[in-house]
Amino acid sequence: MKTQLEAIKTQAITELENAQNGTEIEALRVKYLGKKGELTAILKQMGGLSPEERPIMGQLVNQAKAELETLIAEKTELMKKAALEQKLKDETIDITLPAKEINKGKLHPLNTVLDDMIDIFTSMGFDVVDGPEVETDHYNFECLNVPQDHPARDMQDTFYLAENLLLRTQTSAAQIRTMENRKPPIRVICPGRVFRADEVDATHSPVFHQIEGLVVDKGITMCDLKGVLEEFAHEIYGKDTAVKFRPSFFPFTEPSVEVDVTCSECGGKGCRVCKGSGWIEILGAGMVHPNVLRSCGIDPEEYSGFAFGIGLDRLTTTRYKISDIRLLFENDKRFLEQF
Ligand code: 2NM
Repeated sequence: MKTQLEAIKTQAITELENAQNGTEIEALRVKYLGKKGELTAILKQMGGLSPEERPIMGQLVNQAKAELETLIAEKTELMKKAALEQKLKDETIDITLPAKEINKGKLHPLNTVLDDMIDIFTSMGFDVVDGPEVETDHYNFECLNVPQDHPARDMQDTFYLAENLLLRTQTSAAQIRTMENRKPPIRVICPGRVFRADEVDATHSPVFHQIEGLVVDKGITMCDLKGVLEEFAHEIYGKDTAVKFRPSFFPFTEPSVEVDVTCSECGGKGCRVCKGSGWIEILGAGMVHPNVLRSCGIDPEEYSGFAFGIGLDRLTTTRYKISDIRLLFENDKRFLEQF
């Protein structure tokens, strides 16, 4: 029986040495140490031994079992280590390879132009403020000296949400709030979306973008208005661009002007873009009407101011020679990727 045990042990060790993987090792464990394994079988034969031999043989078998268990554990550990090393070797990353380019996305052309405008005005000392897109009749019209019967109040031009609630038709409401909340000197610009019930075509959209500006202080004159707006036009269109101030009318300013610049398409000779005039209109402006100042609690005898409104969409379409304003709102990636 002892020789039989030795033979099984030697056999087991040889087979273990030749085992190639975890599955083979497990098979060996079952073959020798399992319930129906060869070493277990020997233990079962011990009934035939004398009482003196039994404990000795039992001890030997148990020793052999323990030895084999240790060997199996060691071998298993070794194979795991080898497998890990192989895996690390196979998965080595070549960090010298050039990286795949990440698609970073781009600014919408409206945002690029807006950022430029914000830079220009903040460098002249303006703060940026904003306000809600849903406004009351009071802030959108009343405070701006737009009388009850003014055509701009017409349902055709304004999206009304309720009796006194509407989508703002200009960003001035934010400036009215600024005048209510701050003491002069005030220098703010207010960029944002505005809404008018316009028919959609290549140059009109019911949603568009404005930047309105406001300056209020003691002794502000038309000269300040001209200086700031000329500086703005030169920053946007270049120092060689001529700037022209034409008399106009807005209910919230008196006097009011519209500002034209040399047509950048033809240089002033006259073309399709400027309809032969050589000029492009870029903004409206004026000296803030005393009624507007008064409605915000500012004494027009003590303070004066100027305000202006610039359409961002047209500035963007002319800068990038975009033929149709609707392209700015469709979010077609093929269009947006070009900027
Ligand atoms: C324009 C033209 C002229 C304007 C007026 C005001 C306010 F709030 F001060 F009264 N904000 N913006 C204004 C003046 C806007 O847009 C073409």
